[in-house]
Amino acid sequence: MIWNEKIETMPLEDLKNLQSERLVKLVRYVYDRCPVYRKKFEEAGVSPSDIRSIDDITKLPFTTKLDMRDNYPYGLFSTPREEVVEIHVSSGTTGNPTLVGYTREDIKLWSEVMARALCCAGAKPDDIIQIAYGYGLFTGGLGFHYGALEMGLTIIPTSSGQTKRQLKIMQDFQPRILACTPSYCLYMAEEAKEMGLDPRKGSWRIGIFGAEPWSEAMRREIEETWNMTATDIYGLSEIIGPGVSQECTYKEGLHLFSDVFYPEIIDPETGKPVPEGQDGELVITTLTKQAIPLIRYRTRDIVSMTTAPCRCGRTSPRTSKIKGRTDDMIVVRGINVFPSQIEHVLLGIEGTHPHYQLVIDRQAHKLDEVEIMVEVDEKIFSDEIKQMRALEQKIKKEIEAVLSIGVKVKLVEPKTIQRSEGKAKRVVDKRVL
Ligand code: DLL
Repeated sequence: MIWNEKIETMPLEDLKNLQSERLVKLVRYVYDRCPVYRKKFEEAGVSPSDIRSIDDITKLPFTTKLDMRDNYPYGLFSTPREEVVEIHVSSGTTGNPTLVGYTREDIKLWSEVMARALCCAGAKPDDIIQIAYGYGLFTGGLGFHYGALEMGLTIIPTSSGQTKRQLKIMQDFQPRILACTPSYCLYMAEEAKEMGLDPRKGSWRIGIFGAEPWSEAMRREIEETWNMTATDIYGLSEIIGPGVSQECTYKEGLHLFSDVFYPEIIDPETGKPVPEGQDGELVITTLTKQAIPLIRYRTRDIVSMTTAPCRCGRTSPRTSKIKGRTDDMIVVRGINVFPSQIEHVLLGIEGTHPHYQLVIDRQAHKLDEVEIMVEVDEKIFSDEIKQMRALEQKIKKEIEAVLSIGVKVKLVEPKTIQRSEGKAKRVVDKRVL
């Protein structure tokens, strides 16, 4: 069942020794090869000889997205560009995109962690997988591809989009595993129903969903709709792509492959570690990467972490699902709002769907206004106005109770909110701040 049994079930003490050994080597490696790191270390007053074990990691400075953007495109490379065999670009919003590069060894590492992830989700070597994450500069498609190749699965590389064709392929080839964003998976279910197909009768049994936040309630909706087990995968381009952590079939947290990606959870304000089990920002050090190793990279993703043993036998620490981002947290009238809080409320209300969008606006000299557009069942739309108003009020009340701010709710017909074949857009911020 376990793909790299030795590493994945290693006693924590041995794991720590391995991490220490790797960190000492890494620090020397980047200091000698990457002028940007050498300068950062010098500014922080730390030299490679100060780092003797993994416990010394807090002496090292953080790396941020800004470091990557400022040194775009090749400044953070620790290997000559000629040794880089593949390049990807992270989905950024403003300014320079973030470029990431892989040596041949890095691709091997990516293949291994992705194979571990697939195995962790319950894949078996004789399975067929449909990879409906985008192939291209985004890391989703190719990351899954490498892992599935490594594990020996039969790959259907559909990439994202062309939904009707995806569904036809599913019917014809009967894949057991689906990999795509959770929002795209639900979109496919809508299309399937429109084509007269019953999603519950499909061949998919395991879903491996990630690249965007999704709640427990959305998991239940997907599992119910498609009659499958939906597991969560996490990763980010800067660290490797997908394959940083993955839920096992017990679905009690995501196993983080910490022999190669060393995690810390910090208070985003102070940069200090938070006690185990508390929410904080995930910071990762890539212990063995060659092209662009990252030291204490601030992911901006908020999670909690536990080192308690898991029933599956893996000893690597587990994180919670991603609870939000320090930067996509929206501050409205001084209150922190995460889109996931809204999703959670909606999925608990009969007749609504997890297709929603928050529109935030500010008229001159007025308070910020939040309007939440929510898709509801066709049936509700043809109901009397009175019933629609009642539902609107119910949603408004429940959301206001969770967020502690007043919001407007607008019910819209199914399929009004634009669908995404990749990451869903949950927030439209029209404020000029
Ligand atoms: O989204 C890599 C990936 C591809 C992960 C396919 C999983 C599956 P980026 O485009 O660089 O890389 O975006 C990384 O997406 O910092 C999180 O904020 C978010 N994210 C990724 N996975 C999850 C998840 C890929 N399972 C950013 N839950 C990360 C919540 C996620 N958010």
